[in-house]
Amino acid sequence: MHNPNDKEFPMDRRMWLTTVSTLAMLAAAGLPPGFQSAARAADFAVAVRDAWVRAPVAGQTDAGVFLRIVSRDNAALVGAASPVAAMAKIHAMHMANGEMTMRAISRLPLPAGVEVSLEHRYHLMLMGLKKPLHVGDTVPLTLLVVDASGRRHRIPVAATVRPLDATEPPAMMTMPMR
Ligand SMILES: [Cu+2]
Repeated sequence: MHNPNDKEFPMDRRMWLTTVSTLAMLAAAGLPPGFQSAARAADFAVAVRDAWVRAPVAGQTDAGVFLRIVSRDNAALVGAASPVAAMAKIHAMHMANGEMTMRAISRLPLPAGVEVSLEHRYHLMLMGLKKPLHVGDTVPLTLLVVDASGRRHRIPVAATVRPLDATEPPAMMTMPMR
């Protein structure tokens, strides 16, 4: 995860404050504005926004998935799945011999109240796509989050396929799932 004070994400502090107030209202019916997906129970609340899939290079069977996620309480992202892919992995970028590479990790901590970016250093990777993905398609995903007491929660997310050269999440692209 990145530090909320990270200069790379100057908006984070404001978004974090917004997110905290949003999470405080999660008990209310419906989905808070700006959030695409949320899962909650009396003692569990996670919200996801700006989820999108980068359209793969023609002929490629892998595709990156990018999103932001916040948990009200300490938790961890431990997996993902999608019906359009044989498997989905949590990836982390790292430097090896002067080159940026990525590897699968089994657990990404979600510190309480901190919005964690899976848009650069961390991301999801769909592997073994079962069909071509086209720009504008909606890809269903399920995120697997484990809470501090070890219980697993499944969080449904709808990710929109964006062009291969897309690098930023679309402004205000939300897809309420009520
Ligand atoms: Cu990757």
